[in-house]
Amino acid sequence: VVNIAVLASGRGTNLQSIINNVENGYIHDANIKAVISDVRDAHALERAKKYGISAVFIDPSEFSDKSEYEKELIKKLEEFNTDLVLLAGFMRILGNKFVRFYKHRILNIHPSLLPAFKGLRAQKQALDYGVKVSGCTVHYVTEDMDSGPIILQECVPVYEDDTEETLENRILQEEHEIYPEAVKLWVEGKV
Ligand code: 3YE
Repeated sequence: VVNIAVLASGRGTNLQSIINNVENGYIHDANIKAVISDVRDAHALERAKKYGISAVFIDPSEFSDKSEYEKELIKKLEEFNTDLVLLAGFMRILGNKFVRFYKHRILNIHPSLLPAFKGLRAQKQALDYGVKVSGCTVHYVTEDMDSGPIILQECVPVYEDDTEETLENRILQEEHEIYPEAVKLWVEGKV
């Protein structure tokens, strides 16, 4: 059985899609052991509690630097015997030590067709650039942000009258499909 921990900073809609797909058996032989957030009032923590999943807030302001924060993060993750770490709207760049500790065991989802539009507000970047197709990418987390090996991608059209929000929502629908699919593949040892 694979023990999953999810790191989230926000609403947790991708967390919800993972939860749903564990509950309905699409992802089997896996448990979501914990949701850990760097944001005290992240809605992702509320979602976790609703399903009896441990919800943990680790306050970055209590640590002197990134490395100390990540030591605590690893300590917590190890308490839950974490095998697989999923970033789901987690808004921090993970340092080398963390990435090495969970080598090949951290996945992230990003709202663009990587390697295009890395970093923040990828949907706005896509609109500003004028691309006619965008999408989302599930990838392994490596030291360089949004640059690790790609596991799955899905594309969506970009329309003339799209706003950041309409494009974000169209991409999000696909995120909710491919993230559980990628997790299933990983859990089954097929990535
Ligand atoms: N970390 C590594 N590799 C990756 N994190 C994410 C993907 C990914 C990753 O592929 N190593 C905001 C952008 C973060 C930012 O720059 N945050 C700063 C400051 C945080 C703060 O003080 O609030 C930071 O140093 O983390 C997930 C997406 C991360 C986007």
